[in-house]
Amino acid sequence: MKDFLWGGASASYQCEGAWQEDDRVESMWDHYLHENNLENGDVASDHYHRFEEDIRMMKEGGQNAYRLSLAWPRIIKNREGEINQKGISFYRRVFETCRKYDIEPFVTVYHWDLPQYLEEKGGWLNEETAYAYEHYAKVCFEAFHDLVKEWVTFNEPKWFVCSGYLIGNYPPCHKSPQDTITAAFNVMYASALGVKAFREGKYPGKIGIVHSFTPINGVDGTLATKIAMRYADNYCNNWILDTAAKGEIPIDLLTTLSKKYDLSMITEKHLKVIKENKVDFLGLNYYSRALVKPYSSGETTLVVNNSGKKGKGTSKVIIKDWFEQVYDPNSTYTEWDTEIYPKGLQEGLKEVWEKYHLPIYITENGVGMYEDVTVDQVQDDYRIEFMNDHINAMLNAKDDGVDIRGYFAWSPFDLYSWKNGCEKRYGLVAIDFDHGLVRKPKKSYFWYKEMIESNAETIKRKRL
Ligand code: BGP
Repeated sequence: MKDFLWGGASASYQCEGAWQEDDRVESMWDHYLHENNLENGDVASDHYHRFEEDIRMMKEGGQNAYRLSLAWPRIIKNREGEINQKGISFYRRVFETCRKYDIEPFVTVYHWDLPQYLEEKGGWLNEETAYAYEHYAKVCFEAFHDLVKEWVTFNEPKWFVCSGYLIGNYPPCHKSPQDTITAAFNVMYASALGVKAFREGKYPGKIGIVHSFTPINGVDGTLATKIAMRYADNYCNNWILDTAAKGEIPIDLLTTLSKKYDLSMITEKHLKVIKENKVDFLGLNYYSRALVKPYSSGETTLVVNNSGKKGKGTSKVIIKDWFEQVYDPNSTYTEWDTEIYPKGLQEGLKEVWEKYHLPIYITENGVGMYEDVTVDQVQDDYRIEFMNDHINAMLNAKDDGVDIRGYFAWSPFDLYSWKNGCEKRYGLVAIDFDHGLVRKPKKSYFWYKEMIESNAETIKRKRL
């Protein structure tokens, strides 16, 4: 496991706080959460002021890498593209701290915090946002290339595009298949423009994309189920991975969509940029798989459980004429209806490797729980079991020849979990948001340290 990255992952909006400091402008998330009076990330983990402590704790916890994202609203002031030097110096201090502690920074350019000034001009529905992203990405490469070698264009296009434009539970809260297609295309085009800027600038290091990976299983082996699985795979995975890794949007997906929707924004010029600017590696965030059966009846239904109460906001996915997601009554689910299924990671990694033959990082993996953090130490044995079983799954895939280069726990410390607020906790370090944001390592923090220091020898291994 020489040179393997063992780290933790966070995102700017979810941990930094300091939302108005050093001339940071409003993001679409600030705007939406304030307007609707919802729990927000104004303070979050206050990482903006406490990053040194957080990075030091990662180092003391045996970790050698930190995946984090840059906040566009801290770096680019306005639609004219003016640079905020205070934002640049903040991130330079963060990366210098990483270097001081021998922590490899693994940097996501965009993790969902679009400046509100761009949202007001149509956000991801407007192709201009892709060019604004290209400018922003160039500014980042130029400003940080001496300190950062591992870059990611986007975090989870599937998740923020479908949540924002189809399901409607994330800003800008649209529920329109046409808008979803337009936004999805503009994001994948922007990602390719980011890769292009990186190559043209001849910056050192590598650039990839991070995907919310959902391996697909079918309920049986019939042809109808296999067709449903292909639809589900196109919806969940292929439009990101094929486009970023092969430079090709799946043709059967385009054919199906073209029968009902306007695809005229996809021109030869765009396809050329996508084809010529493929990524160097894939980052996979793994939380769960999808078990699917053929579509039977009913309208498209997409319900996400943001309630944290099993059976209340019970998740449901039906895409009319395509597929239906089903729940396995014998499996285990969290309070947010996420199935715990490590085998999906083992099998999924092999599939992705066979399809793309690119190096892979597990860029997020973790379990969200309610926890009492007023105790001296959170006894999160469930998280230890979860991480053990998923790292075991990853090692099995590695043994089978998959080129896996790193694993990042989501998250190194507690942070704000979007629509779920701060009480859905993922951290290895507890943060008491109500009492001075004090940091206290959980039991899992020490388990992770020992596991890394043993070179993963302490993982309880089994084939899945
Ligand atoms: C991923 C995102 C993260 C993070 C994580 C957990 O989709 O990249 O930003 O939040 O999932 O999800 P949630 O916070 O919704 O439970």
